[in-house]
Amino acid sequence: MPRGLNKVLVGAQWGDEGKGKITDMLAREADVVVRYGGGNNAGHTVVVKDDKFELHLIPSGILQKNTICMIGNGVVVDLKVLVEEMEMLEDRGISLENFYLSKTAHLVLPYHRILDNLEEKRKADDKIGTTGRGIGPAYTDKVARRGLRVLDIFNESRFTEKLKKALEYHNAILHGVYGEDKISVDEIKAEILPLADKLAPYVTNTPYLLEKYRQDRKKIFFEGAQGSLLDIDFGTYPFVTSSNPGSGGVTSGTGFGPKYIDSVIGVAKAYLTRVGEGPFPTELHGSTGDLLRDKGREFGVTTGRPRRCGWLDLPALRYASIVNGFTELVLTKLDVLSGFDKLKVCTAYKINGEKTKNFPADLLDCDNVEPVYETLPGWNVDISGMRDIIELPENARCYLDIIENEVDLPISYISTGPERRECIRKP
Ligand code: 2SA
Ligand code: GDP
Ligand code: MG
Repeated sequence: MPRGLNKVLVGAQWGDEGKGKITDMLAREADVVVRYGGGNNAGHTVVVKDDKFELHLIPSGILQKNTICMIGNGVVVDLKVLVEEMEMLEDRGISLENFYLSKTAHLVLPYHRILDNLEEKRKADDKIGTTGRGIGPAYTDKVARRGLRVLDIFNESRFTEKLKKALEYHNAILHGVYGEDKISVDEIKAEILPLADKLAPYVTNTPYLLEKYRQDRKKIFFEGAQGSLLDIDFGTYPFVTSSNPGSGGVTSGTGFGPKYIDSVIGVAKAYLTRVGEGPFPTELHGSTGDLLRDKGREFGVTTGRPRRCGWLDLPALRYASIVNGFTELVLTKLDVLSGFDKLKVCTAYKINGEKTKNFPADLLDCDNVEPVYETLPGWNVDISGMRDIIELPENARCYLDIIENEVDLPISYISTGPERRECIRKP
């Protein structure tokens, strides 16, 4: 089979790397774009000319005419949010003709959201800093085998039966542990079942559809949400999300065999951000961090929370490359670094006095993690919107070199602004 037909795009850090823009850019070449994990805890911003779209569930490929978009079984779906998003797109003239939703994707139901927030409150200082969208409790129900799935909404008696069982369990917690009012089967039914008619035309058995597209030699693009360091297995556990945003999530989240994946693209920001709690060795607490946040407009799309900012962490990026099998890197927001006199990049850690280039299996288990920095000269030219590598100042090119060398990966694109065309293709 020729190389390059089927690609996976994964956030290489703690999310918000600019995956939405890169997907939108690369999905132009794709025939099919598939979401494989996460839920509406993701937030992708795509700017098309003067229009700004914020998408949480539907793949951003939907903005490309003729691109087929699919939500795979690995995604947890809040149907109300999905229908709102569908209506927003239709109102703005975007067709949903090519949109498909997996029959077996699990539902995020109202009690998941409530439980997510109660659990965070209970944990107080130990909270994860979740997006409060019910993602963790929905995946918990899936693994505990009491989840409801998309196909259940088309069979009222089965929906009712499963919901009764799930609520028996959750009401015991809601009422017994938290002293909250119990939730009735009828109120959930009244909220969810009326959505069935709107959704019916889009729901299908997605693995077969994907297989058909694969056999038709369509180019399939798997769009990651969140980021590799938030992966339940490879991230900074327990400060992670409850899914596998990494490339491993593609096969279980869509039913697409690993042997058909040709490339895995890691998207990394030229510096580093994180929302929510959890370890962040290169975090900047003073004015430099504030400057990065202001210049990079680092506020969450989903919750509006200010993002924590820090210098680029190359051991973490190399780790992400290893656990995802990246074949190339896309670097975003290099323009935000223009104007800094000096830039730092972390090339190793000192852990209890010992230098290592490896990301620890558990950062929280290490008492003393100190980033080892290389300081590089910055550039004063504003590189916003640049589209040719020759335009980049020498110091910006040196910044790219150190990344490629330390991570041992080629950078294929450098993004220099939020818009689609603000991008350099690196030869
Ligand atoms: P959850 O809600 O259970 O998935 O939260 C668990 C952790 O995962 C982090 N997380 C995220 N981090 C960055 N971006 C995310 N999505 C939104 C966006 C963020 C926002 O794309 O803009 O608006 O705040 C995302 N989703 C989950 C979360 O912060 C917890 O650390
Ligand atoms: P995602 O979750 O990975 O898709 O990222 P978000 O959309 O949450 O956050 C990335 C933000 O940076 C969005 O507001 C994008 O419009 C913006 N953005 C993406 N690429 C660039 C870039 O190269 N430069 C600048 N200045 N902004 C960018
Ligand atoms: Mg985001």
